[in-house]
Amino acid sequence: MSKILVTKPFQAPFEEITAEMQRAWDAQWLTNNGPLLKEFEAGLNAYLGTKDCAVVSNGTVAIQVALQALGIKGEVITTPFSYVATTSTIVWEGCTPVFVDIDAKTFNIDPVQIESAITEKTSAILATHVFGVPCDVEAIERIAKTHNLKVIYDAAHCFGTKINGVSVLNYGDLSTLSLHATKLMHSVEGGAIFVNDSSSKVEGLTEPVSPLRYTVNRLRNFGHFGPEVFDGVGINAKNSEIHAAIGLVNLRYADEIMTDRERQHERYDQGLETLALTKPEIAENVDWNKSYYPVVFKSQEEALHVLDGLEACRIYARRYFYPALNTLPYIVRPGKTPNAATISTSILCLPLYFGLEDEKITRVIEEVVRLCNEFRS
Ligand code: T4K
Repeated sequence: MSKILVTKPFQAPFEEITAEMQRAWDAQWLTNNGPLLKEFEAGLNAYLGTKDCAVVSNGTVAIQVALQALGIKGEVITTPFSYVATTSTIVWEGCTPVFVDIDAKTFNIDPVQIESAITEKTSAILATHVFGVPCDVEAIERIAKTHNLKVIYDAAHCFGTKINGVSVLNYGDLSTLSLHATKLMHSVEGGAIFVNDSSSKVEGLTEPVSPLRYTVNRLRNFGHFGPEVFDGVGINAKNSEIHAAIGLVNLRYADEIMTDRERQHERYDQGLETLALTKPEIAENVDWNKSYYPVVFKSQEEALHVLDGLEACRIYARRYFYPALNTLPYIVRPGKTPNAATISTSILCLPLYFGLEDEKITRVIEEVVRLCNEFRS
């Protein structure tokens, strides 16, 4: 019986990849904000309907640069239900994560709980649109305005998700995307920072950029302002022309990748209906990219029974996202987050990736149904 992994990277035809890489080779320009990277940024903006995207080396460093660019210090209100990078970046930047619970319907940070966690030390909200399902962005914006807080969205999973027809990446002061190989859209390793700064352009620069984009550019390139001048501390968060070449080719397949997710979700939805598992609720005004297939079981025991049983059949679901981030060993202020505790312990993401065959999805469905019924009987 063949293995079914939770995910596999999308692979465009190799000749297309090499043809695009050839351009970088011929130009002998391999990294440092080269022409392919700029094309990739423009391509992302054009496809997503975003204004200003800065490509960086991965989705983790994208959050770090975002925190630095907005001068975030002190306490950052955040979600306990996300990938570890959402929390580790806050700690890495010397800030304190303050966890508030998630909404049991969307699995995203509950805005009602944000307000009561604000103190005089709070400087930002860092929320994840988990599995590409948008947070309550309007409520979060209202709270941020009232309390003068910055908003960063960890939008790692959000390529293609829209609210009222507009990319979710257009929300927050900054939104960050992951372009890691296992993401719906990728450049092998990579990330992007979407800058939502409509203030006037910085004077004296060759390229017209907003003040916030200027800061992001400077931070991702060691703080360089020209070859000999350094405007503050920076880091190397650049991405290469080789990664950009792969990203550019993958972008050509974006529609196909998104449509294929529809097929797979439909099949899972139909096949698993009788089990009445909990799935994230999608608001009517949202076009969800369906980047994952998360299902919450009735209990942790049921989820683990299914996980182990699937593994015995060479089907590898994953506990995305377990453990809840406020239970990480380095967290000093875990707070109380009962919804996150329940969901993180009883959730599984089922296999989902471009080209996953119908027969394999049927095999996963049959095993999940069998194992669940076995556990419940
Ligand atoms: N914020 C959020 C909310 C995130 O989810 C992430 C990353 C980030 C921030 C940070 O973004 P990056 O810095 O990564 O750009 C993976 C990914 O490494 C990580 O990118 C991702 N989220 C996270 C949810 O998942 P693992 O440890 O689960 O992946 P791994 O390597 O075990 O692979 C999963 C499956 O895919 C395996 O069955 C093997 C298969 N696979 C994987 C790779 C890399 C392949 O078949 N081929 C491959 O090349 O973390």
